[in-house]
Amino acid sequence: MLATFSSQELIALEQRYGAHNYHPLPVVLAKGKGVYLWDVEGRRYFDFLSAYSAVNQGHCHPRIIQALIEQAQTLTLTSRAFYNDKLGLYEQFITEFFGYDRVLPMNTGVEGGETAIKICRKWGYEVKGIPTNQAKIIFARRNFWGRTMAAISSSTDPKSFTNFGPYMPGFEIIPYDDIPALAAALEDPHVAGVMLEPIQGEAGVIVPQEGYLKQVSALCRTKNVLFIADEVQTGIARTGRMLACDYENVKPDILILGKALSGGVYPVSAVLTSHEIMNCIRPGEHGSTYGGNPLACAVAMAALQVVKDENLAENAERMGHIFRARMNAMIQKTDKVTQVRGKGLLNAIVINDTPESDTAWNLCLAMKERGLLAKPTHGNIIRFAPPLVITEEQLHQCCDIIEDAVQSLL
Ligand code: IF1
Repeated sequence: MLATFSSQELIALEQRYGAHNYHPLPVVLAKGKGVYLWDVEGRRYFDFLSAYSAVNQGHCHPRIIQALIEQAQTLTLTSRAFYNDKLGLYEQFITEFFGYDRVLPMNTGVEGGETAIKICRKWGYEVKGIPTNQAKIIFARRNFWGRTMAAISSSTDPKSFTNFGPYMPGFEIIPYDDIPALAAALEDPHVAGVMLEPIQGEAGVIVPQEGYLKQVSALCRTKNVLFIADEVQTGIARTGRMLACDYENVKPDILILGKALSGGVYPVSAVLTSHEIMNCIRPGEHGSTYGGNPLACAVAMAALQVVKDENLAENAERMGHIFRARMNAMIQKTDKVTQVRGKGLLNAIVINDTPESDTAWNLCLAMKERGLLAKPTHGNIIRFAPPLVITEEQLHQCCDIIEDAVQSLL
């Protein structure tokens, strides 16, 4: 019989032996299936975070797990020093799935961002003709695309960048959802690219005005600048379309995917673009040990096929409307929650308290006690992002839990 440890014992082990780079909700999870998670003591929860939108297909989706098991028993990693029998098939699959010419496979979302920036800079010098080492890339305030030195060099969150300097040069930051600010920034002929989240996730599910993405894309085209869309969190059906950019029929020059690209089963990210842009990268100029490994390819093909076969984008859109209607009805009955916002099943509520208050945290504890797991993004904002396989009945159960917790706490 395997030794079993209590939640407290397992938390204590992390306290003693792990880096304290997180402040998790006090729950220790041991099992996941669909929309549900179970803790060490066997209590069941609705997962309303989905590992930050990496588990869109639901925990341990049988088709994705089956693909993992079969490939894991056959061939897991060859490195790119040699070919393997899955990468070409995956490259064709994913480029046709999203309508691009070529893909550069990586592992984590932030590696996808780093890769997109390198490709963009290379294109800037070798195609656009920007003087060497003068390329600029534009980011939006409150962006979040990871924890690497480049990612934090573009961050406006002191918690992300303080005491990690010196920072990567050539990054310029403008307000999000502000076309005049972007137009002004693009007057600089050295700008190679603009990298944006179609909806800002970590910033608190900031949905830009209708038409913003279309105007960004049009401005970039007139100024010969690449529009890089970071769909690591908003992609793969999360917002009610396969890509959030689809709402405005905008096709980014460079598309970054991650998280749910593997359904939460294995780190897989991807950068997709055109022949002309991708061919700026030549042999030996970029890569990674695990990038494009056969296990990642098999898992990602299964994960994407599940999204299509189970109509997860349509379900996300339909459930999202129901969720926001329920939350708006709740907001009518309390002055403690001021707003619900989002698209599809990427939503957030704003608590009527200061960002420094622990109200949102306490509300998450109250929801945990009632069987629903969620976590604040910034201070007084709580993100709600369940797996896209959630049914209407389960969604109403979760809204009941949220309402009861709001009533009990606030
Ligand atoms: C953590 C946040 C979310 C992302 C977007 C790239 C990446 C992320 C839009 C990098 C990653 C993760 C990171 C994770 C928590 C989570 C997160 F709270 F940190 F900000 F989702 F909002 N682009 N987001 O959201 O992908 O390298 O992590 O695979 O750092 O704890 P990654």
